[in-house]
Amino acid sequence: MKKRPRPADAILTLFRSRRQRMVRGRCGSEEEDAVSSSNPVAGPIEMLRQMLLIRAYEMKIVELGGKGPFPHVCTCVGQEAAAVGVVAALREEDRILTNHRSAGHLLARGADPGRMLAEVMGRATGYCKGKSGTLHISAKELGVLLTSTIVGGELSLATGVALSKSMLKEKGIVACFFGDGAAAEGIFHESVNLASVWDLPVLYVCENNHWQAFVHRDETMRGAFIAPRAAAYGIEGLTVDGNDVEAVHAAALEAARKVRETSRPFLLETYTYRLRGHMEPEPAAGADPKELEHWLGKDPIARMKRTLLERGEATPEDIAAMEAEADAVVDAAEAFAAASPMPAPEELTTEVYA
Ligand SMILES: Cc1ncc(C[n+]2csc(CCOP(=O)(O)OP(=O)(O)O)c2C)c(N)n1
Repeated sequence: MKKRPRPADAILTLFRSRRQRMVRGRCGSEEEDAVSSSNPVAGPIEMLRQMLLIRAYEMKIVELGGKGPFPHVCTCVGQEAAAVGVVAALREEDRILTNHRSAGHLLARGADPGRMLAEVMGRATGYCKGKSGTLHISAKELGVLLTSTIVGGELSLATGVALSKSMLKEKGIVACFFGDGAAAEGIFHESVNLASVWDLPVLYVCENNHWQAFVHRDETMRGAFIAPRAAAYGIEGLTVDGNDVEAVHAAALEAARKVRETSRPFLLETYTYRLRGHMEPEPAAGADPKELEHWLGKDPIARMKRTLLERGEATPEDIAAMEAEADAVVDAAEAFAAASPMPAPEELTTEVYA
């Protein structure tokens, strides 16, 4: 009998516990330990590890997308710091709603890359039993309620989830990830306005990546930033360097604290750049080569590696080992997904709502 590949989460667990010791040993501050009680992944080394995993996963998608086992997928290459920094500031009781560039949010929340790839390949072992396909993965067990491909769809639903939390007096806040394109839609204004009027605990996170599908933000917006729009709704807003994972994390911790304490929404903008094209298979076609080069120089992963080396918190060998482990996790994920069965035909209409 053929040996079944090991589920990626088994390898991931091993990977995590090893990295965990590294986090504690070298850079565990009191604040990190406080966060660790609800989210054990907030140290700088661990944040780099997560970004490496996300990059390895997305590059696997790029590779597989080119070979054609599934239709288009949107990657978050270049935006890893935004995902990791914010998700590390969340607690177990918090909920996440996101958009079509969701792999980083899911992986940062602890999703198993094997089940994610299985979902992308339409397999029964995927997070949604293969029914969500490439663009709609949600994982209720991780509190990731929605990946929306209706641009801005997550904004109104996040506001609704926060309303429900507030009415039921449940603990926790709602984090809602969306792009600058969504912030140009009417639903952004309606959602933020209502959340402000009704005092709802939503952390709106705009990943301003300069692109709206195939259109550059300069062609659709006056002004480069989204956060100043918060003032129009009487809430706080802040723009942070979205390629500096520690800056994002610090800003998100503070923003989430305010949302928890006041039950008021907050608009956090991570200023970043989409380093690949809108959808795979497609490189960053259409991007101004100079602009792309400028942002490649600000790659959040290369930057965090430099920071850790400069501060003496990691050696080149540590980093090389982390990269090799991320690749191994993703290779195991691919093997698990590829060996997984397709859903049974009688599953077609179960758990589907129209
Ligand atoms: C309501 C709606 N309008 C248009 C589209 C087509 N579309 C898909 S992604 C996208 C761009 C979204 O840009 P942004 O919100 O900035 O997110 P990004 O892709 O940059 O992460 C568009 C227009 C859609 N899916 N839904």
